[in-house]
Amino acid sequence: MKQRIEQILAEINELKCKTQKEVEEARVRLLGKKGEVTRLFEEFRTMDKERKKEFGRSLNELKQAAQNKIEEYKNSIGEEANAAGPKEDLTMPGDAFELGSRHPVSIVRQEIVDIFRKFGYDVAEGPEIEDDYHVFEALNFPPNHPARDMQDTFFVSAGHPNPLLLRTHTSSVQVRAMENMKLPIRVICPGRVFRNEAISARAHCIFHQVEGLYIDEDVTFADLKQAILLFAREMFGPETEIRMRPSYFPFTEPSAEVDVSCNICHGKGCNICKGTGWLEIMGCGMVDPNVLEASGIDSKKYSGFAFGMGLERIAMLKWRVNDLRHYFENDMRFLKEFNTSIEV
Ligand code: 2U9
Repeated sequence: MKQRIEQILAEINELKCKTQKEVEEARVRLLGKKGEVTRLFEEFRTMDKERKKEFGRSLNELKQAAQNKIEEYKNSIGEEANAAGPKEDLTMPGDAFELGSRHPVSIVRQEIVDIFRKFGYDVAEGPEIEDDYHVFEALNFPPNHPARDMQDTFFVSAGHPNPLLLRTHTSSVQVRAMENMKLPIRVICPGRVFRNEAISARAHCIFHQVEGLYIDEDVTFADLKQAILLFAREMFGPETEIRMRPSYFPFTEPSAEVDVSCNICHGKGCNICKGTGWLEIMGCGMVDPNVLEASGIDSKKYSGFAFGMGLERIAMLKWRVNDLRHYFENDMRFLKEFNTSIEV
């Protein structure tokens, strides 16, 4: 036994390993289930007390020496590999990653807001969950108006004298502006609105608007016409013409729908303007005196105009998108069409 212990000890002292594979082989050879050291321990178990006393200590030292050597090689071979540097070539260019791009509705909103900012309008925002007063009552909607119906409006809390609901237009933001801002008021209100509509190529239950309001002394319909014409020329090009058709809204009197000349066929008629030469882009009108008075503005001294447009519709005209649902599905193939950012 003594001789074999010395032999194995010598073997351990001379052990040389270059790879982790060699270290593992040495571990199995010495300390594995059928390894040389393990076998000596099995023999040790069958010895009488006297012999156990004689070899116990040197056997334990042998096992410790084998374990230390193996451990030493395991660690040092790893260190050498690390010292030689990582296998990857760090001078290679990294994987390109795509930057996100702006959504077409955001692009159009920014363009519109920038134009009105240049005209001196402030931007105002307000809550998407509103109360009946700011969405309907203060805007001269009669109590039984169909927009107040569950079929048209999403109610958050019904059965209350002033129920909470998802705003159906951003006009509520202008009502709050009239309540809180000093006159004269010139605001532009971009925002998301909600209507209880079946989703189709031409309608969605969520969409975006930009509305505007100007209140001062002596504001006339001529001012409204000029503001809309200047906006249309900034937005659609300097050759653009506008026309107004009489309309009706509870909050404006008189009211009008605004068309711009079709900048695709230049008035000749094409399938975008359906042969008419005109494209409808917004509604507008002079603020009804009842609306001014509801917010505490003297309608004898002050007058104003307001307008509103749907952003998805403007974006559809600008990029000739024929289905509104594209704007809400976040299909990357669609969104990438508007990618103006630079790929790194
Ligand atoms: C106040 C007073 C008046 C806002 C206006 C329109 C006309 C209009 C539609 C365009 C397409 C809504 O998105 S759409 O469906 N809007 O035609 N909006 S005047 O009038 C106001 C707003 C606030 C205090």
